[in-house]
Amino acid sequence: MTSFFGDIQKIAFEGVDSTNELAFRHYNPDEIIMGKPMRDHLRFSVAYWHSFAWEGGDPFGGPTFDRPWFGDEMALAKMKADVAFDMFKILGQPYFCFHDLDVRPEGSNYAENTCNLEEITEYFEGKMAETGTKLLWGTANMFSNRRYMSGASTNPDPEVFAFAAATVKSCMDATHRLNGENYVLWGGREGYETLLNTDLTRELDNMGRFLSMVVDYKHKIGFKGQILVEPKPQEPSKHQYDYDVATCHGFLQKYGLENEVKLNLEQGHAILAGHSFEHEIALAQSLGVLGSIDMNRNDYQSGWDTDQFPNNVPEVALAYYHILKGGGFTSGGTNFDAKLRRQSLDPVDLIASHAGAMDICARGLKAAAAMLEDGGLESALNDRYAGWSSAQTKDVMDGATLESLTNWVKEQDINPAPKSGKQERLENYVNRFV
Ligand code: XUL
Ligand code: CO
Repeated sequence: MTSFFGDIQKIAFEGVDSTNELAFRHYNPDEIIMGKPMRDHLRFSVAYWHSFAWEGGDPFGGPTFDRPWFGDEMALAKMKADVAFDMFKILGQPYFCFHDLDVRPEGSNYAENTCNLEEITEYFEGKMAETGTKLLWGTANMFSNRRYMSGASTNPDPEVFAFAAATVKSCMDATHRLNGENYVLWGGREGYETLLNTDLTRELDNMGRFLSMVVDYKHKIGFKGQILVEPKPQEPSKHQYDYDVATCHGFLQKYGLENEVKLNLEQGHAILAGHSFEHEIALAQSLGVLGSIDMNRNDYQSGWDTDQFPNNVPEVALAYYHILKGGGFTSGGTNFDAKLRRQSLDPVDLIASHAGAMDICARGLKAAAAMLEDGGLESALNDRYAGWSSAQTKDVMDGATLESLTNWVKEQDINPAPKSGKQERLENYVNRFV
């Protein structure tokens, strides 16, 4: 262990009555929920970038954090890794994830970047073997460097497209070597600032071409992980092509990738798109593209992507309700793509924020499982659509036309009676569990 976290011990489950700030009250990794341990349902992951690479700046002020590993040298990158894996040991979450830029020093060209990434990948291999922490996903940062200011795969300059392709290749190689369970593409600047200078059709076609190359390369190297795209409607671009679940699904279908690529859904991005998180999860489930989640909320007033740790049990419970209802995660998990507020300077803030988030998610998961086991929402849903299950309806609807239904309405003098949607009663029901 390094000295960064002082004498903070591994966080333990102490039960709901514990008043210990650094203890789990709900996250009991071995507790069996709907037939499997909580740990395997939630599959928690820590995002390297927010906790170890982000310096606390905002548009009005520079860094607020003062970490001993800040700087662009290999020795500092390794110190950062040492502290990161210390935190993973303290939290005991099974996974982490990273962008290339979070973990390696920035080189002066592609060859140096790749060489640096390979050195850190080897270092991670040792750390992962020592701690048992696994890689949920790897990804490439193709939005911070100024070469990407007009996009990566959607850049008007084919040289940037090629540089981005080479960068993704190196990040997929690193992810594969570390047995990553997914590979994520968030379209950081895949969008536009103004349509006045944007060839929309060309950019979308290039994005489709790029993603097809990613899928081809995955098969070529035998990477068994799932390729995931992460929707977000805007920020940093004014408009981003991966706007939301519905847009991404349409895009995947257009380029014939709907059976190869799934989605990584982030609560904050759902909010920016004007949706609830459960809307995005339920829609992805229904379209067969739910992959993984980034469980970090936005401030509802600011309208920015504030990447805050989750702290709202009812919201989290409904998210897990839809995840469990669809059978739970396979390769995906619960990644905290969340950062401290820039005034939360202390090392203990990093631990408390993650531990609290894990506890909130465990509470939400337990509530979701209890609702599913009780079956109240399911039976209300079955009642509401019961008409579609009757033998008579099936006969009438089989091969129905406007004329056949008109005849049926006339012959049977069909005169439907409106029925209550019971929304308040269902909301009251949910409140019994959360
Ligand atoms: C940005 C965001 C990213 C992706 C990975 O809003 O969510 O951190 O999760 O690139
Ligand atoms: Co994210």
